[in-house]
Amino acid sequence: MTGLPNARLYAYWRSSASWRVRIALHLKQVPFTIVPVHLMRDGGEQKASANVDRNPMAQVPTLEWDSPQGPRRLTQSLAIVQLVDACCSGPALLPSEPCDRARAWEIAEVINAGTQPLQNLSVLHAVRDLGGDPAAWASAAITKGLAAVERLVADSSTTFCVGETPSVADLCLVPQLYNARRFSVDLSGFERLLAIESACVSLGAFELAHPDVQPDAEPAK
Ligand SMILES: N[C@@H](CCC(=O)N[C@@H](CS)C(=O)NCC(=O)O)C(=O)O
Repeated sequence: MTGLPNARLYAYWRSSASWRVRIALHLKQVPFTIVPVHLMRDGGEQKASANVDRNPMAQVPTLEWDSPQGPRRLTQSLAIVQLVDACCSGPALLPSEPCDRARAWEIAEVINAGTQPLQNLSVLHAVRDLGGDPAAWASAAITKGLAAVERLVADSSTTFCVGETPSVADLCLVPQLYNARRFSVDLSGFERLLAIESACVSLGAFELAHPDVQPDAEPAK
């Protein structure tokens, strides 16, 4: 398979998982259309049957594209990133050297599996419903995850998390740092991560993928 014809990304502007996919598509210069799914409106459009038919976890993102056999779709941001990397030309999103490649996945998974799910909207609602403090919960989870990533990159001096070009690790890191700021996480101890973030956001693909420039972006409250 080559390319992703007529790609449609079902996404929410401030969803970090959607953001990872947007960065990947922009780095590879894949044309795509955003189809907004509002995570708060009407109790959450992600829970409506139209979205659950696309995404059985009732989440975003979902990528859809056309193929000779008809429309195809894929959920889970890191699976989508892997597909984009494999079937679209442009810069590799995964290092070619096996240890570097595994390291990029390691960092991505600390965020994808060990951090973001704990501060996802539905989990924060559950914490609130159980009488907890969602903001404190999210802040603690993000602090733990970012501290782990900071340790994983502390001994290297590469421009990006792994090497001199952005990888899946950076695609996860930048949105997670944005979420950290939303939850007032103290980032003063994360110098390496902030330097890597600066390198990322100087790239056009990261600028184009930023939540504030998405078609469904909402003005700051
Ligand atoms: N592992 C999933 C995570 C997807 C996810 O957590 N999406 C969030 C937005 S970042 C969502 O749809 N949340 C809606 C909800 O929790 O109801 C992926 O990487 O695609």
